[in-house]
Amino acid sequence: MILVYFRFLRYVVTKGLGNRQTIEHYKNGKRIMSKPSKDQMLFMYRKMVEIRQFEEAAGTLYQSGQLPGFLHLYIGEEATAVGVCAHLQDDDYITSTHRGHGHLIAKGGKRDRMMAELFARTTGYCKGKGGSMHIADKDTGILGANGVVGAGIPLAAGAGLSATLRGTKQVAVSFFGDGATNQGVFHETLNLAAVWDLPVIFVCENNRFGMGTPQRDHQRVEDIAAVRAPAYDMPGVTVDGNDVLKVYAAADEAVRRARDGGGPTLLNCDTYRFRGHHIGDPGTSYRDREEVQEQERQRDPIRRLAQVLIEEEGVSQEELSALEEKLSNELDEALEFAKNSPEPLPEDALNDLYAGSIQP
Ligand SMILES: Cc1ncc(C[n+]2csc(CCOP(=O)(O)OP(=O)(O)O)c2C)c(N)n1
Ligand SMILES: [Mg+2]
Repeated sequence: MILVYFRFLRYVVTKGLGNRQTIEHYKNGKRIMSKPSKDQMLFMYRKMVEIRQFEEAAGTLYQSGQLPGFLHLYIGEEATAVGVCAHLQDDDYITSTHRGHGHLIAKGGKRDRMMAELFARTTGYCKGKGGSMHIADKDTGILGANGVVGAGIPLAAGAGLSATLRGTKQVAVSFFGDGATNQGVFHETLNLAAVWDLPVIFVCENNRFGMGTPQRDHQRVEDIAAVRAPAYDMPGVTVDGNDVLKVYAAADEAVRRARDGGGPTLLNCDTYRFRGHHIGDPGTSYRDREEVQEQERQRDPIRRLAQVLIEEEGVSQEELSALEEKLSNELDEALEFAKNSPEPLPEDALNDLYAGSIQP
């Protein structure tokens, strides 16, 4: 009886909403969506600035030859990670991508330990053996950045299944790009997540390119949520991924639904990367320089939130500048911490490769 009731409730919660939701954010120029408090907005501002500063510093360090490995910058896409992770608790899970620094900072990753990981030092999250694309930290629910496109998607479903079986209220979020939605594993995972009503939010960061290939040349679909969510009978929402308040509102509904047993959502965030695909790519051979400049001028997520804070919340530019300076000083300390940390020893090379250490 209880099971029937539960299933009925779940049906009402999920189907009652319809497959595709549209969220009205403005009416007659006025904001009508669920709005975070001023403190929450300042928190999100802080997080986006933390990410931007980290990325700019990492880019400079890499280009001056101080960082080993590869680097994919998230500059321009900060609002997606921050708007979604603002709803997550410490024990919720995320899975990330090759472009993962923003997700990790938004979920609570510390910049000093991340920077140490980029410098390949023992104080890094993976003791210096992972680097940019493999940072993981189970204490903050970060199930890993990932160099394999789409590979984080099924991990999130696994985390969601685990939470369901353990009867917790945890949710799992998977971040991935538009290119990753062409992978078979994306479709398999969405199918199972829908069938099993898993507490997972699939967040597509549609930055309009997979490496140098524009979205229109790698898939026929334009609105990924509108087309692909109904295929798996789950709610799908597309938002301006460079407006953190819109991402916040859409993620609010999706996370609540997942936590309340209403199953998964596909959230498609329309965003844009301001830099090249990776640090060695100027990013202007497959798109016009003017297009990039226009995006930076019109859609910088940090500047857009600053405008709302100043115009609607009575925050002064001086307060925002003071916050940025404080965060910049913290980043300097993180850099010092990383540079002064020891490198891994050769005899530790085979430790920590598996869940338990192996000895040769
Ligand atoms: C399975 C797999 N195929 C190909 C690659 C090479 N690769 C790295 S990033 C990338 C593009 C991914 O595009 P998208 O998912 O849109 O993410 P974005 O880089 O735009 O954030 C590709 C093809 C890879 N790492 N893994
Ligand atoms: Mg992409």
